[in-house]
Amino acid sequence: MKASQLFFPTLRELPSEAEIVSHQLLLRAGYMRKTGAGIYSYLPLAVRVLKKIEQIVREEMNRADGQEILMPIIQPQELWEKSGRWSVYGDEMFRLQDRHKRGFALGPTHEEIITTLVDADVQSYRDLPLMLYQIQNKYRDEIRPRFGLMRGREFIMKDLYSFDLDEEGLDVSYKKMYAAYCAIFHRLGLEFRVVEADSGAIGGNESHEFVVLADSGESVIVYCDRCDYAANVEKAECVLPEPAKEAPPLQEMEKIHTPGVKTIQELVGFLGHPAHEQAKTLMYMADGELIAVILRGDRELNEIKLQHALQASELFMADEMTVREQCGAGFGSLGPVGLPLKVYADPEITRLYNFSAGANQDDYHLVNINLGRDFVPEEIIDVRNAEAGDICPHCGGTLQSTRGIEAGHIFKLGTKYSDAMEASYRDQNGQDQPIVMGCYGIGISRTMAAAVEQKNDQDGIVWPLPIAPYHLIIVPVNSKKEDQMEAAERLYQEFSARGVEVLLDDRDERAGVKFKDADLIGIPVRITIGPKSLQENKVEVKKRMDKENLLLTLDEVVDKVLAMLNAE
Ligand code: 9G3
Repeated sequence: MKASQLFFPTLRELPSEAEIVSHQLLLRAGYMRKTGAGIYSYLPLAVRVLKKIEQIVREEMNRADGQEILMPIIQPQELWEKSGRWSVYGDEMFRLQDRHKRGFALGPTHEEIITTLVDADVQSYRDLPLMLYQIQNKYRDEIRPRFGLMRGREFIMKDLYSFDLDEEGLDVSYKKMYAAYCAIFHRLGLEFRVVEADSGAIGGNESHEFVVLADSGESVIVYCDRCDYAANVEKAECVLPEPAKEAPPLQEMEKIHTPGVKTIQELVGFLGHPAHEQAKTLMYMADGELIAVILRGDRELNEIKLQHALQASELFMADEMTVREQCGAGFGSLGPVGLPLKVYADPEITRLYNFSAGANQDDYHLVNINLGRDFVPEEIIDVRNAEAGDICPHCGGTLQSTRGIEAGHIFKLGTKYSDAMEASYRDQNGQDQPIVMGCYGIGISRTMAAAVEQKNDQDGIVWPLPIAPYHLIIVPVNSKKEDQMEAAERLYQEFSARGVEVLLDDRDERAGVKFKDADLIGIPVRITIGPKSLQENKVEVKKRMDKENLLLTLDEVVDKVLAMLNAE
């Protein structure tokens, strides 16, 4: 491809709405443009990257016995009513009607469609196992579409669904997909971690996330420094350490006037007690009932754990009006003592002595609170996010923490959907049995953004070779000079003939502009053809991340660069 023909409108200015580096770079480097909130048009460079990611995914899905299909984006309301999910997803679903006022959704995922499809045509145990997948646009009306492709309202997903006779079969399918996903992220050239995850609202009992490591990522994960345990902080079980010392003498509880003190940090300043010697009190509505949760002042509450522990189908933070009505104080002055509600306590609270918390009276706090003496929790439940320094629940090692982007997610579904959609098969004894399902997703467009998020520097994108839009860019320093263009053309032809994807920057631009663009769009290898070296029949070869040039003769450069590319 000649750069003069390629549509890659690069921008000098930093796009103001782009909050994260992948969003900024994909816009600046001319990979995409915003068409609407959370809706993007992909330009030629992005399409090349997306197709490469898709192709790697496709090859590994096929290798694992997946068969590619294509289901409709437009999904009939009845199918979602049958699964019970038409009413679950509310405004997150794009809904529409046809001319007869029949309801439809733009597909946010395809469990309903595929389960119906398989139910209609799978009769016997002989038809199973079966794995079907597609690569397609998905639609979710996010409240706040952000971070470019990370949280778009339209995005590209690979979704595979497995259908097995029983749990044992599901286990085999799940392991195959787990291995295929590892192969995919490895081939993409990305640093990733597989972590235990919560299967959340989707139901089922085993789930793993494939997290592409990046400091800006939204997923926080912990991993053990001793064994191979890794989980996201929402899922990771928190282990209570052995008590370090004997319980200190209990002090008399005391109420203290703390005017204007609302936050844990303010209380730290006021009382001089560190955050881990205080309790914070959070108020939730769990299936319509106001409840209190207390945990150490320096910890983060995990709503997913809380929802699980309470077995609540609806859980959200209470509003201050409701809280004030029932507790007699507002946020910032709440505590577990004397609350006329169920109080749930994190296990770490059992290790606190003489701690402080709100007094349930505005501008007052209690000090020297002790569990058992001053309040009795309804239940002790693990509700905090895991953190670096925690104890590994598998081996007792120490957990480390890092951040990343969830790019893949696999779930064991069991029979949730096959029961609801009545998808069954006839077993060897002529008995009807529900099909046992799994589902496995990779965000294709999100993976492209995650790759940029992980691989970039101050000059632009640094694509791993397997997903780079072009392997090589040839830059004649002055496109008006015939000898430079001639050498460039010759190399362009030779590389192309040997299967290298080459971009030839034949634009009438200053060399500096061409170099900047080559770095910005992230091409892994650059060949520069300048007047001085060309006199000696030589060209300069530079890898995107290297500082040093390599001077090679026109005769040797093709073989040497091919070897270089093959070694990547
Ligand atoms: C919806 C809406 C949003 C959703 C869902 C349904 C997330 C929904 C979970 C999944 C699970 C798996 C197949 C590929 C792998 C992941 N957000 N989920 O079911 F109606 Cl509006 O999509 N699906």
